[in-house]
Amino acid sequence: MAFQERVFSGVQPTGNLHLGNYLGAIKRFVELQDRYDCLYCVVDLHAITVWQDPAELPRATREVTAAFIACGIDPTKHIIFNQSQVAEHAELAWVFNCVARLGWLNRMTQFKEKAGKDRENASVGLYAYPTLMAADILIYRATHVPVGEDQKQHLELSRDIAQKFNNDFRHAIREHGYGDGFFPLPEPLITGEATRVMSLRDGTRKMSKSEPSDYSRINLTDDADAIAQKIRKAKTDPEPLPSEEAGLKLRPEADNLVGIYAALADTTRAGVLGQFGNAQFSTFKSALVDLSVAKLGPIGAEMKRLLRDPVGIDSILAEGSARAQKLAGETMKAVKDIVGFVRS
Ligand code: AQP
Repeated sequence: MAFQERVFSGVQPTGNLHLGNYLGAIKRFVELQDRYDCLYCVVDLHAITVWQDPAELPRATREVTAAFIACGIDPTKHIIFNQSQVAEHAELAWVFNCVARLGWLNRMTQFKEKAGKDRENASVGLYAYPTLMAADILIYRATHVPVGEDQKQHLELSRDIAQKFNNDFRHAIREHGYGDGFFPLPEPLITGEATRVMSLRDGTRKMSKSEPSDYSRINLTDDADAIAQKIRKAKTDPEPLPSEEAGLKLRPEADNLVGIYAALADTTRAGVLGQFGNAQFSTFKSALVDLSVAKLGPIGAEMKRLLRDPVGIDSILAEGSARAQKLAGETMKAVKDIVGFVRS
């Protein structure tokens, strides 16, 4: 069955939005809006899988919304909303909890990393996170999902859930006129030079919101001085930059900084090395500071401007949620028919 092409993706309001979120996800969201109908979601239900201070969560939700808009997503053409305002996400997630297998969830590396050694004490929500993520995507029958590299495994699970649902309910799906499959198998879009931006302090660890050292990441709201300081202090090695990409292979910090430059400048690692091959890090870092400030400065300033009007942001979320809910409601009705729930 051919599905209407549609993009869905989400960002958690867990504070410290960083350059990895921007280059791996939000920048790609912006690029896709000319080609697809898009839904971009502030996934607050996901955020509470680990403790969030209720006094802080609204601010973090508005910050992600402001980042979407400041980066260039148009909320009049596409849908920007927060997950908890569309109850169908959680409703479909329950159905998917009954479709997904324990063995599938047991393989999820993000749960293992986040739960750590104290697994018995992790929330049930953290464990079931991937079935909710599958519901987020499939409640809109989305066909394409732009994400960073770290979400690849969850996307594969979403495809497995869609496939198993289509297979388990194939007779009912056909009976209700949906042909050979009700859900599309969503495709991950993991492209570009910065699908996994690494910490500025350790090129082997992902740049992350929860890393205690603020020097490990560039936050989208950092001012020019903070950006410059963080890049100047970023870990490097003693060698000059190589002139060929192969020379980055065993140099994670160099590879990371070159990847960041390439993604910000919309070029490739090879292109960056064509310009900076054999240069010392001091020269390259100065150029990276200038580029980062030029690209991120206006985004941070616009975010701050938008955040001065929380009522305006909330009304964008309310309007987007109402539009999303219409689509989600249609899917949920069909799912209820397919599964065999009586509805009035
Ligand atoms: N370092 C990264 N490089 C590239 N893409 C990244 N993404 C996250 N980190 C990087 C992508 O950003 C989108 C939103 O991700 P999220 O909301 O799940 O955020 P997170 O930063 O991974 O957040 P956590 O789980 O709150 O924080 P940590 O990692 O600190 O525990 C996704 O598309 C993601 O791939």
